[in-house]
Amino acid sequence: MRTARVKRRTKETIVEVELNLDGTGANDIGTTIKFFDHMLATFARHGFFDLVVKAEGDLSHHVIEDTGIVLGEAFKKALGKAESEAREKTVRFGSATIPMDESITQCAVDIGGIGGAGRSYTVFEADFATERVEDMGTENVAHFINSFATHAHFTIHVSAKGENEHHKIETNFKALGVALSKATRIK
Ligand SMILES: [Mn+2]
Repeated sequence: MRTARVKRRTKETIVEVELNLDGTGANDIGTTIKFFDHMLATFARHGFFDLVVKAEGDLSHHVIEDTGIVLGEAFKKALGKAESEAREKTVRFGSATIPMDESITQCAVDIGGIGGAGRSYTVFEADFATERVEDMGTENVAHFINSFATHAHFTIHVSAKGENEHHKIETNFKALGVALSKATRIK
């Protein structure tokens, strides 16, 4: 079973993640930030990952950043060690282009192959016209993806355009989920 449970507690946040890479998209998300919950749920649903995320903390910036860290650690743990047989059998690369009305995101990922795990890199190209969408700061989208990529040891490229910031961010998370779903599949 490619599953992981990771809990992290600091002076700023408490984050707990349960992940099953071979799931159906079932999710139970509670981060105290409603828009972020919506994004993580859509990430899980379209990536077919079973995902439980429970997070709370002092500031929304810290909760989002630390959720990225713990989710990244959970992916790394669930995928197994770089030398493992399970890791060797993963597809490794994945990409997705996801539209939502006028918005569109292109996402490409490299989750690392056997002996090659450990490369962390993020390229995020999207401009946001507003500082916030609902209860989430738009600057935290790139911050989340970078924290996630760094701790999962993934390379992630995201490029998005659109007019509606809610749609644009939603395509970011859907495209990341779909690209990772492909990359984490067993050959
Ligand atoms: Mn929505």
